[in-house]
Amino acid sequence: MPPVQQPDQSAPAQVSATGAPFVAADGDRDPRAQSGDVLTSPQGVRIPDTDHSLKAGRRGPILLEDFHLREKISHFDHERIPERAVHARGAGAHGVFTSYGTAGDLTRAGVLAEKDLETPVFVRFSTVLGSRGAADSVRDTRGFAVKFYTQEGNWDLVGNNMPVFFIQEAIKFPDLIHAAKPSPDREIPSAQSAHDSFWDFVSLHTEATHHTLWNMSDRGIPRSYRMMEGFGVHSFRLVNAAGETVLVQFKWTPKLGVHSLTWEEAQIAAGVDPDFHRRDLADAIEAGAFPEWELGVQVFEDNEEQTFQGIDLLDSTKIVPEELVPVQPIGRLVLNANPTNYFAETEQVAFNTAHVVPGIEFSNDPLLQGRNFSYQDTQLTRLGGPNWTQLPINRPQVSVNDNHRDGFMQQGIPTGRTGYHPNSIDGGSPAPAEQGGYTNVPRPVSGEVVRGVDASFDDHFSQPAMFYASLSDVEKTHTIEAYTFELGKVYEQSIKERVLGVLVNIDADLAAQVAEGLGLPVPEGATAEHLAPSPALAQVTGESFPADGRQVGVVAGPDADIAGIATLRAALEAAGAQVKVIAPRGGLIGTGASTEVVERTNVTARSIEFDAIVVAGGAPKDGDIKAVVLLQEAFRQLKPFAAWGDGVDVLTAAGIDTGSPGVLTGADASDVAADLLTTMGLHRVWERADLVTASAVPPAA
Ligand code: HDD
Repeated sequence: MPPVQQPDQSAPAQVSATGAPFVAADGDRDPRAQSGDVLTSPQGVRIPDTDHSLKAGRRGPILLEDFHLREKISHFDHERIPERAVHARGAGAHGVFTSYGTAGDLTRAGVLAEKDLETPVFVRFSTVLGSRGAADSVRDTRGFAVKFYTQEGNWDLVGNNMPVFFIQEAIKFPDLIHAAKPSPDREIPSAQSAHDSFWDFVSLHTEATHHTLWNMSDRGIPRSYRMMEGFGVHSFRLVNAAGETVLVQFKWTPKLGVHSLTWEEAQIAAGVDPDFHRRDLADAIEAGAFPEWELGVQVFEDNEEQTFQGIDLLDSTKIVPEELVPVQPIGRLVLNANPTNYFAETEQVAFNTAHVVPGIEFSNDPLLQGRNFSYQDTQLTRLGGPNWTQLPINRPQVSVNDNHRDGFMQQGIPTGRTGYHPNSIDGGSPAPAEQGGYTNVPRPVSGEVVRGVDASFDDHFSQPAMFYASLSDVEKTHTIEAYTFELGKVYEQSIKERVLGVLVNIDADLAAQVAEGLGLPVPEGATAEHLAPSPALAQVTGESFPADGRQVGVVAGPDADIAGIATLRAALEAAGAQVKVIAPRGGLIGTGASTEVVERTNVTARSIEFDAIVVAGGAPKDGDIKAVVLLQEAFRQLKPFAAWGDGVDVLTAAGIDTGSPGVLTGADASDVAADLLTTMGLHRVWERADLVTASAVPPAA
């Protein structure tokens, strides 16, 4: 007889005294799930064979008593949970927020006030409209949701990459989303706003004009989650230790600058690499190019009017230009770890705008007030009951004793005999906090019961007009092309005409060019009066940014200058960029100790993956059409190019004028490496834009 196997005698999992997630000796976040090296049933019974079911004879029927078969299949049958109604597709990362301490006089919230205090965070980026399996690169708003596990409980800052929202009141959210999501009859289009009902809604509901314009600008197609700004959108109230209050608006500024895809890249990526953004985020973190943002606040007096120079601070369709109220830096966010398990962390993380800590309160923004109801409510269905706050990713990293009891999937085992307050049986525990508790600063509330908002909410056009006027010329061209594309997909003529009637308020030239592209009459009207342009709103400014995590594709062949590639790699990687060799076939190129691994072939490489293209000396001149397509696409997408030696001839053979701006050539790799980094810092070679932008819109007559 074989010996009886002994059970695993390793120490049982410990509950952290602070309530922090369980951490096993081997680093598992929660040793109660998937621990140990031996396959077991959910009951911990060791399973020696998971490939065959229990049968009455080798050719006989399956027996009902096969509990392993039933448990395995039944659990699989229940693996899916409802996806988020909006923001279903996302990618997350762990990180650390470090406070500069500069907000110490604004708020008593330690997470923002205490200098050098480090707070763990989990961030989830997302698209809004697409379902879980949709493409990353579609034109859409991006979610930027941050859960701070502070020493005073969890704080969720649930923002977007745009500072304004489509609607002023939460009560309209179902209408907005029903209009923007795919049509109810055919469920087309997936993950896009280029359809009748979206444009029907936003043209009938003109407060959506500002946010829609941000979506049509390059902000709607970010290059990377790492290269997006983030905004809390609403005004929040901060309260300091003396009980004094201010209103603030939060902004995340990326270290790598704000950059976008071209529309062509976005479309190619949706087919070639639907996971474009989540891959970029995970790869960058894995490579040690940790994404980084600075958190800042615009600070406003918390006066009775709650306006700044006529801009209503309770209207989420409005911004206050940074030139009028500068963003004051208060802390730094670094994302330094990928999730271990997508479902347990990125899918099960649940944000709620109502999760705030002492020192952070709400304004009366009717959009925020309504959100404070919606998020808790939605998690009840999505995560199956009220105990979703106990899931490891949602659990605060401080003690929790909330007197809540029972409910689906209760994870805790409450001790004691009471679940009520006050009690004498358990010695009065838990007792109300005597210090450091969440108290609201007293503030007067008065008014008549009405359904309505102030007249200032009626101004729907002055701010979009300011935004458009602030864009660089190349961004304006892209915006015109975006409207022309989206409206070109709309069937109803009357909707297109109505949108043109809206556009003329943003900018008469924008309306005229889009009308021209659609073959419709130019609408009458004039650009709305607006504040002076805000340079901070433009993306293409000539400012240069670090190359962290930027991808450089090196086209090479079997006879390539391997030493040159090594020189280039060393220079680029020292600056944080990543180099991938592209060759006709996979494997290694070079000989002996001097070789390079081919990471992409002409079959697997596509222009969208790379921020810059280099052709190495000794490159193949076989004119492989796929390599030619790669080079031509990348050139059209305004990417920096470099080539050395006879690599220059490969560019010429592909029809690329090596005298064009942003095409660097030299005798060897060291001639081009430094200049390539400088050119990459500008994101694209904008001087080339006029040469290669295939405008969807013929110039207005
Ligand atoms: Fe929302 C998810 C951002 C208005 C109702 N929202 C959600 C997420 C983000 C935002 C980033 C995804 C969070 C995650 O990654 O899990 N939402 C915003 C912003 C808004 C906004 C910046 C306006 C300033 N949202 C808004 C309104 C309502 C909602 C007005 C409802 C009245 N949002 C939801 C929701 C979601 C959500 C249905 C879906 C899944 C979830 O909450 O957890 O409750």
